[in-house]
Amino acid sequence: MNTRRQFLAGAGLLAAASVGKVALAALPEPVIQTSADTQPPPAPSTGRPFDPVVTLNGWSAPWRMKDGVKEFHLVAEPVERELAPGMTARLWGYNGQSPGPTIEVVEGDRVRIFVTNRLPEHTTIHWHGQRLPNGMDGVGGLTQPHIPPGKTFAYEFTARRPGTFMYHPHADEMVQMAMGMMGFWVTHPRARHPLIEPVDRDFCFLLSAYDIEPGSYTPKIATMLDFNLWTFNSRVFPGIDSLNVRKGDRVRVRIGNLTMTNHPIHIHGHEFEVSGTDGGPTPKGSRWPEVTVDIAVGQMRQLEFIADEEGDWAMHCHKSHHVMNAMGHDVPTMIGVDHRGLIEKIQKLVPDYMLMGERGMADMGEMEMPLPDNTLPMMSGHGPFGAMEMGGMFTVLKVRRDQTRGDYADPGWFDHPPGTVAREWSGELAAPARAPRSDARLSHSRETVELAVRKPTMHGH
Ligand SMILES: [Cu+2]
Repeated sequence: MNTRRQFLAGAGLLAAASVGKVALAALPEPVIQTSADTQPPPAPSTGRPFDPVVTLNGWSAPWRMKDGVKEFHLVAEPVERELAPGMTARLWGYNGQSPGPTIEVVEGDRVRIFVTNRLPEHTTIHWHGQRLPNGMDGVGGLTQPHIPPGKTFAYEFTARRPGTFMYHPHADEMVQMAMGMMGFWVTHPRARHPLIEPVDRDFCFLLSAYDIEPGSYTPKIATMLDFNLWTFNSRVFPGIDSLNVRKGDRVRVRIGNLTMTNHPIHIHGHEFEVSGTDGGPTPKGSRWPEVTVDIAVGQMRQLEFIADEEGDWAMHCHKSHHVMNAMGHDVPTMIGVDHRGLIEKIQKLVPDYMLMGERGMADMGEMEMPLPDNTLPMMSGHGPFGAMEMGGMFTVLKVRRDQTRGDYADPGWFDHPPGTVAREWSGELAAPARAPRSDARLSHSRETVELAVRKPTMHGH
């Protein structure tokens, strides 16, 4: 739901605006987003027409036309972002959410973006991948003075080439990006472009990561690698909306990576091509079929495919630690360890000791473990067949024959045709063939083995 909040400023703010050349009759009213749900794509009401994108668990910024210039207003501010039902993070973002709204313009548009700083420290915005005058590039100290708290700056340039871009601060970056300051920018082609196909569904989202201790709300900003919340657009599974499409749709998914590590994004059931990068549309001769694409830090990859297989297809980062929420990877490996008698002994020393992982970790997906407030289970989500044992960067591509054109609503779980679901075998079963075992591999000595047991801690990730 969009709520228009009158921006408290008026004359004082205008006087503080720092780019004198810009016509500052009045600032466009910033639109503040209060919901983390995917907003249906807005039809452009003014300016050149385009086919809008759908920002997963996000929205697109409204604009106004002023003397032929498309004007946007971004407000950098502290926000509360629901990462999934049950957990809210105190982040920094734009216009009420992290990430900020997607900015959509058309190739050749003259664009003016007002940026108001409501953070406790200075900021800037860098327009990643854009061709623009050097002084509009947003690198604090290098190409412009920083935007002090309480001030509004204006950026103005012509969107020269069509493509998919990102925006983020280039000021105290470690803190401001760890806190969630980022957004998407799409420049649509002005006319039919030889390398940009019209598509039926056009999704976009950013990859971001946070380190939030179980029970707390604010990311630890000094973390470099050991994040515990891996997100699509600052949401984790099961809080990430599904990508709902009609069977036969040509689907485009634009994914930008603003985390500190690479993410191999994998789509089940279909092959896609990389039709563009943040450098622009890729030449046709450079496209080949893939089912996983690695998206490096600071890269955007644009995937395209025909959704011609009905079903609920997983779409996720292929790093298994990135499809878990907090607590996933400081747990000791206990698989195959015989704990009989041990638990009672440990519990004499550590009364609340709990055994985890003797048979693997799947039990964690079913168990309702006591969790600190504002903390998500490590593995969660329930599907039509039980616990999904996922978290983090995981969602579902839902392909349906009867999804109407332009309808982005969740159609529910797939109704599998009879006889097409893997099931328990009840017929004859031949003994499985096994490779012959060599004696050498069996000759382990049977010496005493020392076993160190550690109480799993809530403070790990
Ligand atoms: Cu990943």
